[in-house]
Amino acid sequence: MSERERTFVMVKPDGVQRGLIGEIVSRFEDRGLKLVGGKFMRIDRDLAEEHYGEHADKPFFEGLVEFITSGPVFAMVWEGADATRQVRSMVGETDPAESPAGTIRGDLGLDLGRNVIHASDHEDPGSNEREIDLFFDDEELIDYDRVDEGWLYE
Ligand code: DGI
Repeated sequence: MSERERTFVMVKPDGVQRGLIGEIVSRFEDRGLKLVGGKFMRIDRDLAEEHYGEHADKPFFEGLVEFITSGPVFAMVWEGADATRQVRSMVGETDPAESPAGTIRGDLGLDLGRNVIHASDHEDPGSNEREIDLFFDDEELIDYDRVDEGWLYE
């Protein structure tokens, strides 16, 4: 069985404003992933620039920072087997227009610059832990067993 790990997910300002927090949380809960941290918060410019630092030289960077700081976000940490890869497969492609139906971006979005959700990149090893550390203190993450864990894993 794949190793259990934690991954970082965030409902972006468009998802919050469109009332999609519950829908998105439900998808991960239904899949069997375990919520171990959650924070409704506003991202300031410093945090936005650090979080999206890899895109600092891209033409869309300024718009991206303005968008992600424009309203509250819901930051989360989810835990489960191969969580980063599994969450990304549920999120879809970066561009909602290229995302298959059944994925979060494919079902809930239409535009690249308003793609509803962020999730750590499974192709960038360690990005999950870096992002969790950026948004959460250790004591904000809760260790517990879900009552259905014995039915989720062999
Ligand atoms: O990990 P992802 O969110 O799927 O994608 P990413 O890390 O490559 O890019 C971060 C965000 O930046 C992405 O969710 C939307 C935005 N973005 C990426 N490429 C473009 C873009 N925005 C615009 N306007 N144009 C782009 O080409």
